[in-house]
Amino acid sequence: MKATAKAHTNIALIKYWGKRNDELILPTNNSLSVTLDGFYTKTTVEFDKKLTEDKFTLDNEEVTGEAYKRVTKYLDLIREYGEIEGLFAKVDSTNAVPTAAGFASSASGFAALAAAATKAANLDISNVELSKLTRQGSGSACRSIYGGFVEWEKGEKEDGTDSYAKEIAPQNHWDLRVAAVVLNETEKDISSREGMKRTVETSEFYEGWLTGIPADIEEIKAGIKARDFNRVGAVAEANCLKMHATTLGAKPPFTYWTDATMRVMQTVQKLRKDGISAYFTIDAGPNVKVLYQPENEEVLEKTLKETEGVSDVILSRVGAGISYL
Ligand code: 2P0
Repeated sequence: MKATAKAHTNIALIKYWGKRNDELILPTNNSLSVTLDGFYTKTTVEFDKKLTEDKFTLDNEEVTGEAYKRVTKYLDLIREYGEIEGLFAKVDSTNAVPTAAGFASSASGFAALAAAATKAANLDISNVELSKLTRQGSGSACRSIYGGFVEWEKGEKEDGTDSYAKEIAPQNHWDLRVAAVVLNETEKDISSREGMKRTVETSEFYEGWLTGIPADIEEIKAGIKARDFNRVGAVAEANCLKMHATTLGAKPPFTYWTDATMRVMQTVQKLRKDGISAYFTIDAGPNVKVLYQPENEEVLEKTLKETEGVSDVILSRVGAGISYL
């Protein structure tokens, strides 16, 4: 009862921002992401009758505290699903997601954990079922089951059975590139979980956020289908700005941006004025991701690296879905 899985992280072009059910992790809006190669988590799960409790190592270090509890709680869900209650597991993960790059390692982390744990439990399940199970570890992780371009359908049902991700275009559909811009100062004091909760409960702008989603989803899907870079970039950047606007309407208000975040945003907008097409997106932290086309890689990397407050730029291509090793 042992299996190893690898999952890549993903970046949302239309953001998941808000839950309608905290326990089942059901979102208030559809989201759409691109899976990235280069950033991944590899996890081995072994269920073992000899164990009296779960063990969890991350990059060869034993994990305790909240992170350990989150993993054992998630294993409980898999044990219940696979009817193997009372059987504990050894979980060993390695992360090739530089935390400084501001990628949620929870996306690749929970996708790899769900895939390895279900395989180790000998559960023969579809990717749809796997996506639903993964969602209950971390919302954005349900999109990392697939490669390429992925939509997470929020679903309507109370029990979450219709809330899962699906591939809308495969990895080889389009050579879109993403630059992760790492900033010198990356303090993050409000987690995405806490930030989205506060926004849903208190932001005057939250309703406006929800109103715009169906049109944004429709627009980006048409753009991806046509491989229309400007169309995709424009709606992704606008959607990111709307998500971040909701935090300013929360009580108390907050923002994930720093001065360096804004300088990178201005760099990207200046590049566009100079005829280099690129667009930014930002998650629940100060780091910026920049969408670009292969022919502009050199100038883009150079210009971003020269921006004050930027410590590194990591380039990525479209990545693959879950794999078993
Ligand atoms: C996203 N984010 O779509 C959005 C955009 C952050 C901003 O998904 O509570 O770690 O585990 O479901 O998935 C980050 O939140 O939150 C996230 P939980 P998650 O990528």
